[in-house]
Amino acid sequence: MAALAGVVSAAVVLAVAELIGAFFTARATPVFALGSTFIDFTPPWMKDFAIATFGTNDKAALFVGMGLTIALLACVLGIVAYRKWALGVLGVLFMGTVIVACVVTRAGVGPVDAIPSVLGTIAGLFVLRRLMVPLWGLKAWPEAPSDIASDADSQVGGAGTSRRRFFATAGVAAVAAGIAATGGRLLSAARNNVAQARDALRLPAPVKAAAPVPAGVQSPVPGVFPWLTPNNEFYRIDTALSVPEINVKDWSLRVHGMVEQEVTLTFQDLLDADLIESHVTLTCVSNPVGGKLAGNAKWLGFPIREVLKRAKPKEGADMVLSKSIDGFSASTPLDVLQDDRDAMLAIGMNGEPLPVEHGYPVRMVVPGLYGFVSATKWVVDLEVTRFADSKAYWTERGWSERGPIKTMARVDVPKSFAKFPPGKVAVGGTAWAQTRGITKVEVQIDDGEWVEAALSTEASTVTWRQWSYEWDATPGIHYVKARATDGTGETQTEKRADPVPDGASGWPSVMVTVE
Ligand SMILES: Nc1nc2c(c(=O)[nH]1)N[C@H]1C(S)=C(S)[C@@H](COP(=O)(O)O)O[C@H]1N2
Ligand SMILES: [Mo]
Repeated sequence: MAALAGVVSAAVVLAVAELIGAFFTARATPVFALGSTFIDFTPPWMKDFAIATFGTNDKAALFVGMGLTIALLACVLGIVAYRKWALGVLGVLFMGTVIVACVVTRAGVGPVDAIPSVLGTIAGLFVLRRLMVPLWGLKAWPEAPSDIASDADSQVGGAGTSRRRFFATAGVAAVAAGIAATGGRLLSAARNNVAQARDALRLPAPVKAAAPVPAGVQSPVPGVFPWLTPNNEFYRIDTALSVPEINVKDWSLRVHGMVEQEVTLTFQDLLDADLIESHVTLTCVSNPVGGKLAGNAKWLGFPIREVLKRAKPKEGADMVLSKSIDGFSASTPLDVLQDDRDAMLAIGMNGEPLPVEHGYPVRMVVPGLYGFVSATKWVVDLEVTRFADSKAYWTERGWSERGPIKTMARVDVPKSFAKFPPGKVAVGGTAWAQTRGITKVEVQIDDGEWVEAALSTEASTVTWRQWSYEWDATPGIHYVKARATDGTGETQTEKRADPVPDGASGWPSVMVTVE
């Protein structure tokens, strides 16, 4: 029962903070601040494991893990408080301090944002005390402080009444916590009008439209993923537990550091600028061989080289550190942002304003580099600097400071562990080597010869290229492998590498049973 008291009190702490937090920075309630801090301290192997195991459900998994950990800690604290109230109080205050520390150290959060957590902790302590009194009444605990012991003594009734009183209080507190948490979520959703603002936003037409997509980019093999990835199917990877909600009126981008001229852009400046549109395939460095953390979209935006032309980088600068509103940062080589590839500050994705999870209102899109060193979502700051002077978010966590995309083929069809009868089997997939392009894809069955697959039409060197192959399958268990060759003539390496520190490598292999 003491453990239950602890869990109910912890729920009250979080729920009260969630409710009051609706009037403060959305990302600053204990649940999000604790989770975000946990993410920031996640070692690379664990991040890798989480993405490999849970994929884009990694955040749900984090919430479940956090819930279990908090519940366990709360059980312990409840028992401690029952045995030694003063120690329990100290424990709760310690946890409260940890929560406040996590909250106030988030990017874009001020000291006043500690208020919900402080009030939540006080409410939790209050409930814990109300639950302990009937518990102590059940069986006078020798170490209970004298004032509490007499509190307990003063209760008329005996064990039955104390037990009823305990469960009544616990029940009321739990229900109240549920209502407060739900109310808090609804309130903060109602207070933020970002979804409506996004729906109302009309994007201007580009001055330079995307090159028309040639016929035949899609592999004829059914089951190969669409060449153009719909927004709602586009993979999502970021450290944001709750998506930053930015009002376009408040958004601005500051370009500073080693520049002759500091530049500040407003969203209106972007709407008024000469925008371009371009198809670019984004790829995540955490993508395992054969993985799905890649997507292809039509992006609308303003070329970053034009912004840099206005800012005039100084001699010696070799990197741009882009920062998001929530503390993520990426290091992108300066020359990559100045050459003629379409690196842009994107505001549109497949003809719509950026979805909130994909960076609304403005993100970076840089062809040829993994997202962790280039594709900053919710971007608000570009600092022109040097690799020798500044480190980006993932570089500080053991990942590379640079991230050119490795040449990679993927087998989409057949799926791993598929079973089918012998005879003609359609094999197909995609391959990418952004900025170099794909010139060849080969397929190998078991240890047989490498055979060239048929390539679908190439739209550009910065988009993926699909392929297909007809296999005459014989009975047995088989491995279907693929490898791509890029525009420089280099074939993707067989050497297996983990995603850490600069991207996975190796040949994808799909096991199938023909019977
Ligand atoms: N603000 C912010 N931007 C970010 C990230 C992040 O964690 N925070 N992750 C990057 C990584 S690792 C990748 S792969 C891409 C993914 O973009 P997407 O979610 O739109 O697919 O966003 C990049 N931009
Ligand atoms: Mo990524």
